[in-house]
Amino acid sequence: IIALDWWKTCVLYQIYPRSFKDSDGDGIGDLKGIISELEHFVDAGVDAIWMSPIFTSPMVDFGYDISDFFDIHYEYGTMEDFEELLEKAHSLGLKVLLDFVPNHASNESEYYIKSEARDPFYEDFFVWADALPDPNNASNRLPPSNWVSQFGGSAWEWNEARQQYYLHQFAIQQVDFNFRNPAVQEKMFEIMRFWLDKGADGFRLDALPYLIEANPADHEGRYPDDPLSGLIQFEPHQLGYTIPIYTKDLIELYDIVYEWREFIDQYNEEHGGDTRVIFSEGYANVTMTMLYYGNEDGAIGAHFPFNFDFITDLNSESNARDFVYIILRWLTYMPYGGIPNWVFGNHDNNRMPTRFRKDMVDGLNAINMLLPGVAVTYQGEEIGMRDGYVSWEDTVDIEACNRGDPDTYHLYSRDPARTPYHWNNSTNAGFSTANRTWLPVAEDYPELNLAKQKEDRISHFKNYQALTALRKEKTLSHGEYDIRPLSDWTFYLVRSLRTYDTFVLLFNVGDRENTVDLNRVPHLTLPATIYVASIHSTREGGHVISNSQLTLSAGEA
Ligand code: TEU
Repeated sequence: IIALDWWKTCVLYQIYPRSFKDSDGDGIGDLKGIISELEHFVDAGVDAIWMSPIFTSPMVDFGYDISDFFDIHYEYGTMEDFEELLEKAHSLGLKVLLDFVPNHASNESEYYIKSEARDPFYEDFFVWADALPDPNNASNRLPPSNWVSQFGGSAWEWNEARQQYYLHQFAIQQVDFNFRNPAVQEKMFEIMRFWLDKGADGFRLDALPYLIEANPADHEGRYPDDPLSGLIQFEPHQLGYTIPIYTKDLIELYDIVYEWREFIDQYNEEHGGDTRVIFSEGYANVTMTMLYYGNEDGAIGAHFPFNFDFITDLNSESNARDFVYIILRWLTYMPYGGIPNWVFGNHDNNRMPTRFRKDMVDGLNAINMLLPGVAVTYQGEEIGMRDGYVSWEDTVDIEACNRGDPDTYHLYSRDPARTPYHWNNSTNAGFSTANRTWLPVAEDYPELNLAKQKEDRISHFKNYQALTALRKEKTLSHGEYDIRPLSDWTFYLVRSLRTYDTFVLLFNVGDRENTVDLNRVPHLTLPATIYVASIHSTREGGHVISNSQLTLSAGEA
């Protein structure tokens, strides 16, 4: 059995650089901080890291508003720091992926400033459009369409200098590139090549569903209004109740992704070495999501699109049948030969133990690691970090600030999933020596931190290590899978490969104890040895099960 290419079976860890490790005491994480903790990934059994954006940015959306795509943000460090990070990571056998944000640029970027000034090369770099006349008031102007921003309000912003509106599907300061202009795609290649030449192993591609919008040429010369949502009572022209059919998931966007794949394949061919990859980000229905892998005409896209189904379709109420159904849905819709991946959290969503239950952490990390394909971990999941509390006064996420007020901000805020990493029980959880960190450190750190979990005999981290180590088994990298409910609240996942060892995951996702009949689990012969069990389990590694009736406590795996 030959080993698969690295990216097909890797454990991929998302670093949120602002909250990982602060080396200079300004309360903000940085590259030197990451460099000082690279051993953590080796220790945890992680193979590859991807970092949320580290490029020059006014930080309106914490790096997703890039003003210089070719430089490192000063709070995070310098280009030399980045080069050192790459070199040290590579010497430890770690791959390093960057976050690539092709949908928009900061309004402080050179491109935008030149576009605003109608510099001929940059004039059409962004989506500019004339105002519509207001039929009821000749001295008033209206935006080109009723499109709304993901962060609230109109997606069109008036620009005095150009006397036109520009499109921004996120913050006003995040100006949407015009991908109908081939020069924009050329610029994207230039940016990618720059970072690949430095030695980056690939990219996470941000916000792809928004890359391209309806073309006025197809709609009598104007931007068509999105239909109003029939689900909500609305006032005519009221913003926020539209269905984004002209701004999201447009079929033309996939061709852009397929071109990126061609570009990266060609780069790989020309430069040799380990495969550089692209992983795409986008929330869409399963059919549209699968098109990022490629299409049936033979076009190839991302190495994989991130699978957000555990985030969008499952929660603490989900039963075993929901889990099995959602897992099989991805595997069923995925094109032949595709590599699956499993994501439990990221910097945009509540943390895994908060969306599910605290008692499910080990079981969820276990499914992540035992399913075929790539296991993705968001910073902190290896120790079971939960959402931090962030008061309205401390709230900095633009989405919460724009859409929320003191009573509602928590419904929108992404800050709770972004609070600093818990290294140990010292000040600021060992994240920073600052008096004030950019987001408050969550209050549970004295009890929930990496140092403690390394010392405890049984811990989330030790389970995580055992699971990542287990992935070296041929059964897990190459084996078949069989997954089925045993009852409303329990299910099994069997991984088997001919004469190699068989691995069975049993998971009680319910909030009370449930008994399973092991005779119903194919390939399982008793006695069987427990490899790893949830930290609150009455059984632990090495324990032998010989009785076919097995009672699992709430959340136990
Ligand atoms: O998110 C893209 C995205 O699909 C958003 O709808 C996201 O789910 C939403 O903001 C969550 O509330 C990416 C990044 O992950 C996010 O942090 C950025 O704010 C966004 O792109 C714009 O770059």
